[in-house]
Amino acid sequence: MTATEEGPQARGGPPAVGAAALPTPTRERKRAMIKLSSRTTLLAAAAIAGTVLLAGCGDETAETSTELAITGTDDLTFEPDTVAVPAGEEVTVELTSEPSVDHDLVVAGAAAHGRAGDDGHGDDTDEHATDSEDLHVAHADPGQTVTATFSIDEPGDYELYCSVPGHRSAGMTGELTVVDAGA
Ligand SMILES: [Cu+2]
Repeated sequence: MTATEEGPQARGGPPAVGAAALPTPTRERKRAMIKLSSRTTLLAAAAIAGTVLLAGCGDETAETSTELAITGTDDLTFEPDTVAVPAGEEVTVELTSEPSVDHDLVVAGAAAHGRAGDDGHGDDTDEHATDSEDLHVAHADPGQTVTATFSIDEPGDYELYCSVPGHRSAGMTGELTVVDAGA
């Protein structure tokens, strides 16, 4: 019975160390690697989802800037139609009208909260009647690009619109977010 006794000792003894101690860490490492890689995959997926979400949000929340370039299109839209500026800072806006129609840029309800410089139009007469509560910023003839300035002190969301007759009702509006610089 030495064989049977030696057997387990010779085979079971040392191999037991090898079989129990070696494969187990390897298996665990493998499992850990699988866990890690699946976590990496999850993270990658989350990152992609985040990018997609951010990209999706990008259309709605504009980056704050003191330099805006807005085009009034022949289709009676603003491009971009969503912009953001810091509160209380002078903003320079380049307004371009596409070749067929003239456009202007008015910030609804902002007259009491801000001021606008020359509208860039050359002659200083506002051609289109705007509500006195609204801030007339810029006016560009067809095919013209004008540079104007304005600033708004009160943070909030303001509606942009074009006051050329018929344009606002045709949907020529946008959104201006005035962001508290301290926030
Ligand atoms: Cu217009």
